[in-house]
Amino acid sequence: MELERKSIQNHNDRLVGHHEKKYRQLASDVSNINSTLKKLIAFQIAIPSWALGTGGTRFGRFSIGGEPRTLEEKIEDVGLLHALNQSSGAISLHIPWDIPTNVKNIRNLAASHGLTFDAVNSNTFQDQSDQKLSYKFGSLQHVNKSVRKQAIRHNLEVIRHGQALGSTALTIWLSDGSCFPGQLNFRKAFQNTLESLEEIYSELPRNWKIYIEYKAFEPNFYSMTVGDWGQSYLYASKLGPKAYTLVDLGHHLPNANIEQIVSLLLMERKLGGFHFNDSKYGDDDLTVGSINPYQLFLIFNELVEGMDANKMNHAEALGWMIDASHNVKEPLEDLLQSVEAIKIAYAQALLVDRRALGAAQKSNDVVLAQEILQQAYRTDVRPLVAEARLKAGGALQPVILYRELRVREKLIKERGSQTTASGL
Ligand code: PSV
Ligand code: MN
Repeated sequence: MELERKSIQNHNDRLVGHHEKKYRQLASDVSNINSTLKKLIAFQIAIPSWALGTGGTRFGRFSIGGEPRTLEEKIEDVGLLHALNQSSGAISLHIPWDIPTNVKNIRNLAASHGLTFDAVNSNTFQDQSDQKLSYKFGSLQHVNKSVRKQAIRHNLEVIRHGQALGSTALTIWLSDGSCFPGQLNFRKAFQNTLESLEEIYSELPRNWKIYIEYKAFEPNFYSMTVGDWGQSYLYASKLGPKAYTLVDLGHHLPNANIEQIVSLLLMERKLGGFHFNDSKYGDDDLTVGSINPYQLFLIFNELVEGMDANKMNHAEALGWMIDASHNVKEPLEDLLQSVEAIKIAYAQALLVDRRALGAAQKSNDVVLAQEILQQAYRTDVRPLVAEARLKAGGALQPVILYRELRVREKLIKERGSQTTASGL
């Protein structure tokens, strides 16, 4: 299903008077309003193909109906989001769930929705039905070389699919690790993994990057072979300049100082990409900004500071993606909320008075430093984010319009109430 431009226009016409009043008031307080708006418009967040259906836990899954059944339908769903918010201009595919049958048609379909292909993701955390050897005891780390070879071949195949679609990055998340002490020789597991990654790295196309994603626990509960940013950084450094660490917000142990991790990785020019979500306990995969929006702001504060220090283009230098799951919310509404939360945190970080903060830090004025950060954090930047969306051709209130247009009802009518999207 496609949204008619007219419906966005009508919606905006209805709300624009009220919006302008609020925006004008905020804009008068922002010194670099035009460049801030430009940055906000340029900032796009990729949507993972596996987050468009209802998520589940190992206890159950409650389907919402109208879920995308094919890659084409997944692209259409991301197209819907992008039409509404003009900020979700890319889709990230997971192979083998999303192998295109007709590459040309898929490329054309994505382009017709204004979408590009973000990083492609390999999957060696599950066994596929046509697979010879099992990943039960790991993939790139496996004690058996034939299993490692199979996992390497899979990653090379993922690169080929990505190349055909115009992707320029491969994300590797490994579930490899161990569940019990003694199960694994840590050093050998690391070395096997490194060797396997080296083979993949050597086949990486010239303009490609490889992102090494880490995760503290699950599905292995004693050790993970890429368990934290230190291990990921070690692999990325040993591999070479095209290898980077990918930070998934949910993949840390409780209370980890993620903003500090981000700052140091940027300093070393080894931060490659981001998976946004929120959590209270572990890898909860909740809506971005729903639990701890201040942490999200602090992370963006370091991102902006670090990217500016490196003269990096905020929108293009790193891979930005949501990686969440929707067990109780309508998936597309949840994604709209996540994108909005990301843009709000980014806008707030852009408002931080960096010169004043630098001076406060230099004079150890702890109180003033906190005031400066919280001045930005406590600014209601929603009219600013809405103005950027309006200028880009999106809807002033994406979730409201999505509901008014009864999109889910229409999707259920079109696709049926019993559909299940491939993925987790
Ligand atoms: C693992 O928890 C993860 O965050 C990785 O990014 C995977 O690729 C993704 O979820 C989907 O399985
Ligand atoms: Mn992730």
